[in-house]
Amino acid sequence: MSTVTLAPTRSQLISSETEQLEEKLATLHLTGAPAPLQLGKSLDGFQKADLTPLIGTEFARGVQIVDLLKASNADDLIRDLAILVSQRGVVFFRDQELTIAEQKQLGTRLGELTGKPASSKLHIHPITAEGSEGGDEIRVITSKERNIQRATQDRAAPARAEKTGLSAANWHADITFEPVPSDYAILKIHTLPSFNGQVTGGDTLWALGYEVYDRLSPSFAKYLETLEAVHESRFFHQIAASLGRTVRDGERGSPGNVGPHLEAVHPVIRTNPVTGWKSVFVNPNHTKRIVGVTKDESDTILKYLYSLVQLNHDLQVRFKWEKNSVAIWDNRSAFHTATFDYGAETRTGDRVISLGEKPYFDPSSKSRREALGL
Ligand SMILES: O=C(O)CCC(=O)C(=O)O
Ligand SMILES: [Fe+2]
Repeated sequence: MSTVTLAPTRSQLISSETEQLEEKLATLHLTGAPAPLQLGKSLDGFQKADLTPLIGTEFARGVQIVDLLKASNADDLIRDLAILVSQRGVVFFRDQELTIAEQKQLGTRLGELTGKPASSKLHIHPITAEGSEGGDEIRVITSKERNIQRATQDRAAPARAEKTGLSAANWHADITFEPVPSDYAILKIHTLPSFNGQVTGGDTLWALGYEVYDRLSPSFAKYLETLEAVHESRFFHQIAASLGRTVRDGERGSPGNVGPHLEAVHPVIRTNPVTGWKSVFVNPNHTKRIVGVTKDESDTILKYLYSLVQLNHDLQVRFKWEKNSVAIWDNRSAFHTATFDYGAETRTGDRVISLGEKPYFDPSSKSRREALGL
């Protein structure tokens, strides 16, 4: 006799803390003011180039973000910058003089000018030390911490560590374990590794989530639009412990992001409120399970969606950092992965992550290709 495998219920897949939090979130207004925005002309006078047809735009050397922030038409410039980032997935600047305070200001303004909920501020990462240098909202991205993190993750999840040594397993969108995850992230790298006396190594890659959606057949896409997935990153408890800290369980930048359970349920297909376009929204680092199907079905669907991100290099861009390069990406519709090809050398930068809306799927929204008539 064959065994009947049933799909667990939603309640069986998530913690009681997550269920309670969801009830509270339903009473808050966390979707912002969704209305697709048109890219204006304020940035037309600045020299820039698209790095690939689909994803990534780089501003010419000499353009300073701080000048945009201080310009008399700053609202127009920063709003158009946000729209550009949301359309292109990621935007780059070279030789930036941006201070930490200005980086935070930019993080705040990108979302404010594009309709994010008023209660969404800058993210405080669960493993950022209290009273850390640069403030709670700065996450120092450093190869030193990463080495500890990797060892801890391997100990915490030996099964996963055994499963793959492939670099492509590290593709992700940031902090999707939060009920109110990120709209924009800004990373400035100031210390880079070198090899044979030259600065090289530690490139970062991004992939366009809208295009991942556009690679699905219409019927499979329609099916995925009905699904939710559980995202969970309790491995941060072990990492915090190995760094001599505990997880930050107060408000992490939004009344929706509280508690130690580090778990959220999000739609598998998400509408980006700024472009109005649909994107695939699951990732190997944080997504544990699709709701309403068996584990085997969930594993199979997730693996396929990840392969579309990882194996389609025509929807990716690879960026070579220099000292004080800045990348700004939209975490709702782009994935990214760092490259660890530099051994024991130090690579360090500062990252600001701002929080956007609670993810939603709008059935009347369009795919990117559909919206652009492609
Ligand atoms: O170090 C990098 O290039 C990216 C690290 C990362 O995933 C992030 O900053 O969100
Ligand atoms: Fe990241």
